Amino acid sequence: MALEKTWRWFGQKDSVTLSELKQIGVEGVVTALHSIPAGDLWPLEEILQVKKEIEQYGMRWSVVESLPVSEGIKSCSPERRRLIADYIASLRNLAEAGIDTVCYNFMPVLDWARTDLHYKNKQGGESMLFDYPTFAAFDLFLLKREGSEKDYPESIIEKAKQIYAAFTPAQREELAYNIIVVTQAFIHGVLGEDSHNYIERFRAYLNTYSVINRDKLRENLVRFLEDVIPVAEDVGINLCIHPDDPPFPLLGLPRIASTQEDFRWILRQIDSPTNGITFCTGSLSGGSDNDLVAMAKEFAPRIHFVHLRNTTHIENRSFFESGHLTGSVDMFAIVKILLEEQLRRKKEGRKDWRMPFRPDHGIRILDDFTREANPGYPLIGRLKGLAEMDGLQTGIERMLKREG
Ligand code: DNO
Repeated sequence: MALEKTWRWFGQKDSVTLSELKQIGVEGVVTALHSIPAGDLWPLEEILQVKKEIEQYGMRWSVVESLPVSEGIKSCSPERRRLIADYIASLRNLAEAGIDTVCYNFMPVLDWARTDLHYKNKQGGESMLFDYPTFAAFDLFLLKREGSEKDYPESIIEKAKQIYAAFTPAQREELAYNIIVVTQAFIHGVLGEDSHNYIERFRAYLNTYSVINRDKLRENLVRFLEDVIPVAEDVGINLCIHPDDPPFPLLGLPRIASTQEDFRWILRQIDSPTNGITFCTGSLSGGSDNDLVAMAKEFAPRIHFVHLRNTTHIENRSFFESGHLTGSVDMFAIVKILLEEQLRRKKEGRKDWRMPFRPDHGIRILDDFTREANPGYPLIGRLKGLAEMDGLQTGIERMLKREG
């Protein structure tokens, strides 16, 4: 049986084509209407068009990643009412097109953060690094965020000073540009592809949250869930929140989807199977205190979508993205829990037994150096991850069968 093999595809702009995905054995595609700005309605015709393209190759549109929750909903701005109405209308359109799983996140301003997009590993491949002191240098000396010095211990500030001093002006610019624009633009980042005056505009977004603490953000998430979950239930869509990446506070922004306790809290607020989780082993493992095996066990029935990848911790909250099977994640234990959950769903007759997974961020290797890709999304590196996760599942399934 195995978890449904899916792949993140960025639409016609993607350098990997749907026919190539078919060749590598992908069963389902994970995509979004990337040309529509966050917050705008997704028209049924455009959804149907993408769906048709995918189905022409004998695959299905397994998951929407993401139907973006715009800043106006996260911060509860005066525009919220319209934004929620559009979100609901988009959900209804997706359901009408037969799509059953929608991923979203509730991270303010920044969707994910890395400090080096070309981190060389010992074998000559390239992955991504989150270096905490370098991130602090960005916050303290490039953004010059008010009060930022209170957020870091003295030892990190000292390191940040040294890093910043050693950077050339071009390196400083690249750091800010990578964090604010490059890693965000292709996934509906707040500034979109418009990089004009980006530091100033980014600061303005951060400012919105000066009056929103963790409790307030939680309250805004609950309001969102109260509005959308009943609709999703009604139309048969499972919603799944993506964890914070990395799963600890950044830039003074509140974080509410980082730990086991956070997810327990979120699932409890609306105790419906529709209110679920995207289990992203890469994001969650960025927090060295997170026990991913315990989380997979506890949340299994509410996991609607799985991102499999790995991280290796350095120190001080720093980590790099390592191969899918190498790193801090006990991939065997987690995949086993997920496969057992799948068997249970089958037995119970649940219609969401497919449990789509995708190999998340891959390491750039071989021909990846000659093919355009968004940061984290090289073809060969992810294909290697897909093959590894496939092999692991074959082994575990054989083992489970033998155990009866
Ligand atoms: C980065 C991705 C995230 C993720 C969103 C989901 O590579 O994992 O951008 O898609 O946070 O809403």
